[in-house]
Amino acid sequence: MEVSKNHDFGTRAIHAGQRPDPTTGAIMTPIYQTSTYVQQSPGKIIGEYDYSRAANPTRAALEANLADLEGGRYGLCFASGVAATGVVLHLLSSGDKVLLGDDVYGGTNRLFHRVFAQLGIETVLVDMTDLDAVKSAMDERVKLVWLETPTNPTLKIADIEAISEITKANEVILAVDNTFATPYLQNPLALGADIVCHSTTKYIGGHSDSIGGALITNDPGLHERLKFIQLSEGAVPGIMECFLLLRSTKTLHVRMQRHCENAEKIAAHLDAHPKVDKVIYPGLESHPQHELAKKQMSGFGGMITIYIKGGLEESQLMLEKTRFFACAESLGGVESLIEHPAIMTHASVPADQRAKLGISDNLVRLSVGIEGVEDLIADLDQALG
Ligand code: P1T
Repeated sequence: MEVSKNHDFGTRAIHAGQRPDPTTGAIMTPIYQTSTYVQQSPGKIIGEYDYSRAANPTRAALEANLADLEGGRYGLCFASGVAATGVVLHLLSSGDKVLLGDDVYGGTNRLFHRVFAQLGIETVLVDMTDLDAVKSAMDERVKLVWLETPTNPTLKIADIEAISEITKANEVILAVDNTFATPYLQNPLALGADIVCHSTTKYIGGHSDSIGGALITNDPGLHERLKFIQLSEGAVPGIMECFLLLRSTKTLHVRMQRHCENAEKIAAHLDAHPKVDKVIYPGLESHPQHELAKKQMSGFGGMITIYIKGGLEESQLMLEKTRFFACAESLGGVESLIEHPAIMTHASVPADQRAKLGISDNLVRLSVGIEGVEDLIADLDQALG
């Protein structure tokens, strides 16, 4: 069944990029577990494919599906979220500058500062909630702005549309890491971004069973450049991973609805909890960019960050005591996770920057799953003691 952009998100999630297998009628896109494709004669390929690093039918179906969900024309899938990020950075040359959101996943921060810095690409950290700061950081060397919204882990919300006006005026590429929001809640391309990045490891995969990444764009020239780097560098996903992700996107809308519902209830509960100092959740009126979140997103997501009363000892104790909230890195799976960014996901961020951002010893990040919300609340209550 062909879908168009007028169809509902759920319909597109299930059908976009997919059709019954022409040889068997199989409703699920087959796992084309092949590295190569037989040619009729040298250079005369039978279908569209010659080698699976370049392209593979299972991956192509996933790329088309993700592109559709983001409202983009082109999708590319990668072996991980950071592999996707690295391909965007390879658009730049030595001497170029990147404006990077000051609060991003620790591994993203490390890639910019410790790997691409060695290639002569300078990274300047900017608080993307401050439009004047973005404007004044622009100069002729800036070639890329990279931001997350909501950010990891302090859940700041950046105004994608307003930032895209600045990047367009300066002829700078705007890339938005949409991992936390997912295409179900937010579509950065429609707001003016040039590239959307995902760690598909998170909500898109949704079951904590695969690592992957994706880039989506509407710009044919940009797509060709990204695809060329992908082909040349080779950080492509395995075919089984692509199949798993195609299976996952079919339920993305349903999962996200429950993630949001559960997180809203838990955020409200923790906000009134005597052992919790502060709750950061874009759905709370106390969130500094709550109005922007309402405008830019269709829901507030499944991530909650809290400051508990006390310090390292108290937060460690909480993370040892939760039962349904498993202490683990990552996020976005059906099962709830809890982690300590300063020790775990953001340990590679320099301590002074962590301090500036408020990634302190009493900061705890929750990835709210889709279990029964009352069981999750009871679990947090017993762990907070
Ligand atoms: O792990 P990988 O698939 O390579 O994705 C990297 C990545 C990119 N962008 C965001 C916003 C992310 O959160 C991540 C990975 N984050 C975690 C592992 C984490 O626990 O925060």
